[in-house]
Amino acid sequence: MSQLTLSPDVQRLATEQRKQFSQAGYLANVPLFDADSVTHLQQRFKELCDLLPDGVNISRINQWHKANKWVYDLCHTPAILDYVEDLLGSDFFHWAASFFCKYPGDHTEVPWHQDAQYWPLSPHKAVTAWLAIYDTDEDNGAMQVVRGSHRVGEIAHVPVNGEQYMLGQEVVESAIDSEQVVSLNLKAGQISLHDDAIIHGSPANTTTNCMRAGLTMRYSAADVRCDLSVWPHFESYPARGENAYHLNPVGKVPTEDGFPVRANQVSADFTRR
Ligand SMILES: O=C(O)CCC(=O)C(=O)O
Repeated sequence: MSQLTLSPDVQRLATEQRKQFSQAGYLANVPLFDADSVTHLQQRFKELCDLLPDGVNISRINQWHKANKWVYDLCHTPAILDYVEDLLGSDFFHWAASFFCKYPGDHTEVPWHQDAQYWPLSPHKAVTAWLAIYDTDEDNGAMQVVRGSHRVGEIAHVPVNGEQYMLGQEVVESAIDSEQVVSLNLKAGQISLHDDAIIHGSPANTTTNCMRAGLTMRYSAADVRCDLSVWPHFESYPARGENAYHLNPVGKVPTEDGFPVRANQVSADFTRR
């Protein structure tokens, strides 16, 4: 992590920010890395893309934190864990890392959804940190949220079909209050934080030359248990506190610059024989 340095603006979340998270379901433009780190972040991202065999789409695989030491360390950056601790409390674990990428003009989009509706985790107490590797805005397909929608409860989802969709379901259209839609325009090196029940998604990258890529890192409170009959690949990684991992299988920490080749791999897949 030596070439990533924290932004001088990093500090624990203020009461006001915690209140905003609880009321709105998200925080945007949260400082993480300084401007000088952005080149390194983008360089490492390109190197990770280059590791992948032909035909493997970086946005359709996950579990990078089980395969790759650099990604694992990034997900465990103390400043990120501090932010998450300010929202989830002192005992929590880390369990996911995946990239959401949109190349200029590739037409992919993320349909409106609630994470909690997709995940066999209970209770619903998860926070996602979304790290911008490139600047994001309305033109290159920044993530959007429906402010306050995490307080509505579980909303019906319907299947969507089509190569352009990065997920297979979306919330019914009537659930989207367009007045509350906010585009999370981030500077590279910043993160956003969102609640697992907020409705969010993202439109296509309509630019001709602006890459859009973010790393999602997900954390859950210590009392969250995964239904392994639905997600047998689920593994937790202790992040903060004494009790942050006893309810779920614990993953092996990667030691190498590995990479996933399909979705939902387990950490043993990446252990050197
Ligand atoms: O990057 C995106 O547009 C969507 C990411 C997402 O759905 C998530 O982080 O939960």
